[in-house]
Amino acid sequence: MTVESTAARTSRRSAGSKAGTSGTKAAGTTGAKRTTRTTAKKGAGAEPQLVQLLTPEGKRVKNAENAEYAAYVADVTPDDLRGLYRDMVLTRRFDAEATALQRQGELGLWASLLGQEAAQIGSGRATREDDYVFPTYREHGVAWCRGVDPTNLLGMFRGVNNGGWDPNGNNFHLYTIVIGSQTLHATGYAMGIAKDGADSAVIAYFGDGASSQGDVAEAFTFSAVYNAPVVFFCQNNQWAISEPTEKQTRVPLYQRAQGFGFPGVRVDGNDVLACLAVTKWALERARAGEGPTLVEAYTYRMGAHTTSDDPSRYRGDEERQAWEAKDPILRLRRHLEAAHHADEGFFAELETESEALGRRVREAVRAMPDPDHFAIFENAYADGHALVDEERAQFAAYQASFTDAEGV
Ligand SMILES: Cc1ncc(C[n+]2csc(CCOP(=O)(O)OP(=O)(O)O)c2C)c(N)n1
Ligand SMILES: [Mg+2]
Repeated sequence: MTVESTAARTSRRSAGSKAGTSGTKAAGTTGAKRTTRTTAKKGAGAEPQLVQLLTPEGKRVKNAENAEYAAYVADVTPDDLRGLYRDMVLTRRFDAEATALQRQGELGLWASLLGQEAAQIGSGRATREDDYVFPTYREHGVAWCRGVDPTNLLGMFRGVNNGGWDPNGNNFHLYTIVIGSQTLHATGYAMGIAKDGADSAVIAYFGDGASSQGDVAEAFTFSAVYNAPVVFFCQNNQWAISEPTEKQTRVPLYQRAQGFGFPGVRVDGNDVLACLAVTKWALERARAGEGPTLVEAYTYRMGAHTTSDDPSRYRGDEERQAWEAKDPILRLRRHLEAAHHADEGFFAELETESEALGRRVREAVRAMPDPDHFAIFENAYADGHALVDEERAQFAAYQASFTDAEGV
């Protein structure tokens, strides 16, 4: 069976009878109530139709439905599995350190990826060096896979630079805060490399909330019509700040692709192996000239939207507890232990490495030099601008007023 026919079959299967019981959460609005009679209840019992290769208990799933995807990870060795585990543990440790640094006043803001490690490490490790990645502001795990030093991710959140890394150094674009706009950048880039005749692919990350943006619909249209080599990787973490996914869509998000004319697949976003397999499949389609794919990684944002958010104002603890049972790191650990692929020494060594990473990140952040106060005016326009000149002068006067007050 060719990849193309697999895609077509997946797409048909996804849109089939089981899809009605998946995805959308228990109806919270009148409109949703009318249409979601078959919608599964919210919580641990509501298993959506998705590609899964590793259960929450760490057991390998082998069945006819996922066999085609499983083939993409058939060559994964115990060493590779330990590597994926290490990636997830170190990413979570880095993320926890960044959250602590914000709480201690060292960062202005932090967007935690807690709970989304498998979606990011699985998809990130599926990319090839010459592929190009367009992230949002939460893709710290993907950055890790691309070889961006984690300390470089923190400058923008400390307010000392406008990005912190050279996008072309690792084919990893700067973080994009304008929701959904990077899907258009990715589509344009993909159209460009296709014209160049490159056999690489592009992957754009975005969230469930971003799926409502016009930019994303435009990116879907253009990429489909121009058969662009791009993978749209949607991390459905169930929330867009305080808005649940049912406020974004009446159908499971992966089904949106069908209307644009390309395949969409929902994968267990807490299963690193499934995310690796499905993303490899989608990137291979892109490289083979078969156009875009939408991957919906069904996962959960375990923490706050950012450190400025308080999720207890809009969601209950039970929901989080249900997802804790599906923790991406725990399930791979269970698998490694059951298969005797890792011993106590491995886990202990990783713990030491994690702590060293935490220390390194903390020291690097504290050592970041403050930028020149006037640098921001230099980066607004290439050739200067009268309004910017005026604002620079105003700011200079403001600064000088402090000097006068202190009599220095
Ligand atoms: C165009 C635009 N509108 C609104 C915002 C404010 N905003 C920042 S994050 C966010 C929610 C995004 O949710 P989602 O796409 O699900 O991504 P997640 O934060 O869950 O990873 C919004 C509305 C923005 N940054 N850009
Ligand atoms: Mg979201």
